[in-house]
Amino acid sequence: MTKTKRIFVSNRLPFNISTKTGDLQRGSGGLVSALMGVHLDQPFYWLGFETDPGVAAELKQKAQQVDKQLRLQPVVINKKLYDSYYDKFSNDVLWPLFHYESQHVLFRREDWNSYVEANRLMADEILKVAIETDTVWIHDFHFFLLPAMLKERMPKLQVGFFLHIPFPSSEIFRQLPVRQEILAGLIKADLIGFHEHSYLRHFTVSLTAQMGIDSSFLRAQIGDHTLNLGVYPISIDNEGLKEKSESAAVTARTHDYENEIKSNFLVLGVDRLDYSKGLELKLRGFRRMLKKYPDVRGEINLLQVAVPTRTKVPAYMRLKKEVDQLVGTINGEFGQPGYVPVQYIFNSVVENDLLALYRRADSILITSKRDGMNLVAVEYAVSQNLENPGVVILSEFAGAASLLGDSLFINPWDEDSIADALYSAYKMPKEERTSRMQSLQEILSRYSATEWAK
Ligand code: ADQ
Repeated sequence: MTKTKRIFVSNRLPFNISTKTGDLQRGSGGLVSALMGVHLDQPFYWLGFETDPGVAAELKQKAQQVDKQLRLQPVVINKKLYDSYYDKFSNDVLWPLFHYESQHVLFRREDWNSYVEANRLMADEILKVAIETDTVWIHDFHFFLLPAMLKERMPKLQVGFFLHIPFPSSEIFRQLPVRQEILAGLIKADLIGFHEHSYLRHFTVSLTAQMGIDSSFLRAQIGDHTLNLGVYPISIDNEGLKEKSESAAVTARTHDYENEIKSNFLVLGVDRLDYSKGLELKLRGFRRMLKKYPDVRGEINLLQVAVPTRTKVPAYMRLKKEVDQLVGTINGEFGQPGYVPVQYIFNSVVENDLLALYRRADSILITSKRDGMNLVAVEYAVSQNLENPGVVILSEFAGAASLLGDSLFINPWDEDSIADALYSAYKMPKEERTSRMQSLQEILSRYSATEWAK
């Protein structure tokens, strides 16, 4: 008897080939962090696009070095089609619109056509490996049309879809010229998962407004097709991360940072340099704190790690310039000999260094304007040492806010809200820090990436 297979689908595969060593190297980003934390005890296939046929062949061959259950299936796509489907339609239309940043949306009909074509290409490749008893798990907004394309040709295939970004309010969603086509593609799934209740609610309102389909909160009956809906906040490999953060290598690195980073209260920021993450709001809030609470000058520092992303796109270049300028302004205004308030790294950091920074920092500051979930908040909480834990300061606009109830919440649009939260974190007695962190860790220990995947 043929075994039921699990087939994951995401835009890119979770690995690439290092140009330096030629070895398999893990990709970055929240989706990879979560999915690589899922432990499965049976073979699973993973399909994703690759523009270089040589790399595709190597990826396929080297995959089982990492995980013997993993069957990587790179789908070769031509560069021009990929740029139009991914850089243009996915990143210049869907990403900004779903993050309430309509001013960045650039809709062009030819990019939409590429999006349809890329979805069709992926559907063809899935159907080459799938049989009717298999389960396909589709990830994210790059593949809204795949459920219908798969079900049309293989009706009994089980199709799940998980959205990693917010589903916006129906009033925002209706701005999308292809709003009905997107919904028509999606509703053929057997199950659609969201990080947060409000995203699911927004989706069902759009379903009624755009398609005339009524639904209960968790189900819609569309002819003879049942669409199940659910809220499943994503998590990470908590135990694995905890173990790594307590390892000798990370402990040694943490000691290095304790000696190298002179600060009585170190606030850490770790974000991709994307407009949804609110980096400029973070810096304004930090500046407000230095103005409003003079006693923190010389005491509190911000270390911001910003991962370069889409560096050639004008909106991202403008954001980088604004962030560079704000860092300069704050340091110029409040710096003293021996005290540089903001340290800013425009680069990625390796995992051990990231964990050591989490351990060294007295607080993490997340100021997303919109964020599907935000795994940095989760990783920071999981990696804390309960003997002297830090404080999570979290935007109420991140999906993680629903899960991490013992954080200090801020409205990132309100500079005073950031300033006051930072000051409270600085003043917070150890007992309160410990009890808040204990409760965060307890919630997270009950919710691993594997549970999420199940
Ligand atoms: P992202 O927008 O990528 O993910 P996030 O959830 O914060 O955002 O995950 C970022 C990941 O990248 C984390 O695992 C972090 O460790 C890693 N990372 C960040 N900065 C780094 C650095 N400087 N160096 C190395 N690694 C770094 C999308 C959605 C999120 C959602 C995830 C998962 O936008 O809202 O939480 O998918 O669903």
